[in-house]
Amino acid sequence: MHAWPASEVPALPGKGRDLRIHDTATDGLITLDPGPVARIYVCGITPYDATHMGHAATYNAFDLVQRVWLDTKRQVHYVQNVTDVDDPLLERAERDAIDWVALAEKETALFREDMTALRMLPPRQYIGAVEAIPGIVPLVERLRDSGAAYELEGDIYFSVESDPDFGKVSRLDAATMRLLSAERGGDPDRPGKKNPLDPMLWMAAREGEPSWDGGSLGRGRPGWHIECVAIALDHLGMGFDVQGGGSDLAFPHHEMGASHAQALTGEFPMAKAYVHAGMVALHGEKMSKSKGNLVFVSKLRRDGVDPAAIRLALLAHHYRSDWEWTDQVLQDAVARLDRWRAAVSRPDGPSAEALVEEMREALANDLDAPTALAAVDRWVALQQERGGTDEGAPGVVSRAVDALLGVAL
Ligand code: 5CA
Ligand code: ZN
Repeated sequence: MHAWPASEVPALPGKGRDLRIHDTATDGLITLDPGPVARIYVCGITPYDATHMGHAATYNAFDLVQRVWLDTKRQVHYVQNVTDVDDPLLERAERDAIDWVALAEKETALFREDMTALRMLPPRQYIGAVEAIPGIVPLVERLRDSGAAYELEGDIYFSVESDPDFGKVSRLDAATMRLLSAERGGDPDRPGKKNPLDPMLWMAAREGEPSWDGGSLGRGRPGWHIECVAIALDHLGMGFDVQGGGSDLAFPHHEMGASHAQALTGEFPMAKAYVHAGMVALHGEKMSKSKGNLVFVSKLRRDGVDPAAIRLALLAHHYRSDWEWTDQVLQDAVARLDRWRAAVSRPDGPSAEALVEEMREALANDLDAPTALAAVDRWVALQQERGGTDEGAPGVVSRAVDALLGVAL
């Protein structure tokens, strides 16, 4: 499917630093050394409701990854999926008595608009689960034929025990894995499974639900994890640089994805770094479509909030921390945007060379956006207090904020 338009990324003088980022699989910071083309896969939305601040915060984190890489003069190959068929989507369509295809199309279109407004760089390939089915079926067949998967009443399950590296992405104990599996789309209590954690690769057609030709698998629809593996391997290949998503994807989604890929290729890990963003909460609880405690990007836009202020509100929090969305967070961002815009509109200011380096340093250090914002704040305050004579500086600041933070002043 089509993605959304790319906003221009201004080139900055000099060159950025290599990205050091937290990898969940090793629970440490690693310095990535991508080739001339850095490769990143970011898990996309399940389009049954509008983009909320939690989604936006997660996509903001991975947008920063790309901006750091672009600043090192690399190209970026970015792939994202849309889980346009899955239980929650079908359940919502049923609840609201609407066609599931129409629901997915509507919410995906709104997501594109939100991403465009927030100046998130678009993926080179934006692939729906449904359009990926022809690539998924042969992978499931291969897993079954090699003994890494088995059939249960027509459904095909992946056997986690076939992967010697199972557990290495999320590093959780068995009880936690079981709990999270039940919470996040798994079915640990289904009788007949070899291991309660085994995830479904292919679900045989159910009465009243959509299904597709699965060749030797029979009619059905794909499981969630194999969807992302098929799309990632098809477009990026094994050993790409970053797989990203919110922290709720570490288990089971990214763990199972790494396992599927291990069973298919004999290699681990599928991604050099597993990068996870913290959860955004509202009123003390994780913002989630299923709970309905949501602040939507599109609603704020309709209310006249500048998308650049929304973006600054996201950037004010470190991507790995869990944080709470409040009106104050937005008000602070609006005030900061006003201050910054006034500053870059003045004819001159203090030199901005050191500021650009501070921003680069902060972002290359595990995407420390709050420190980058504080550096800009300091330049703005200095300009106001003492002025400056560098006529090029406001332009440099404006371009650096745009290129590195995705905020157009
Ligand atoms: N389609 C799958 C991924 S393949 C999925 O998880 N879709 S989603 O719509 O539920 O979430 C999209 C992304 O937003 C995921 O990376 C998820 O971890 C992230 N996300 C969801 N809720 C929050 C939240 N409250 N805070 C931060 N990120 C969130
Ligand atoms: Zn995914």
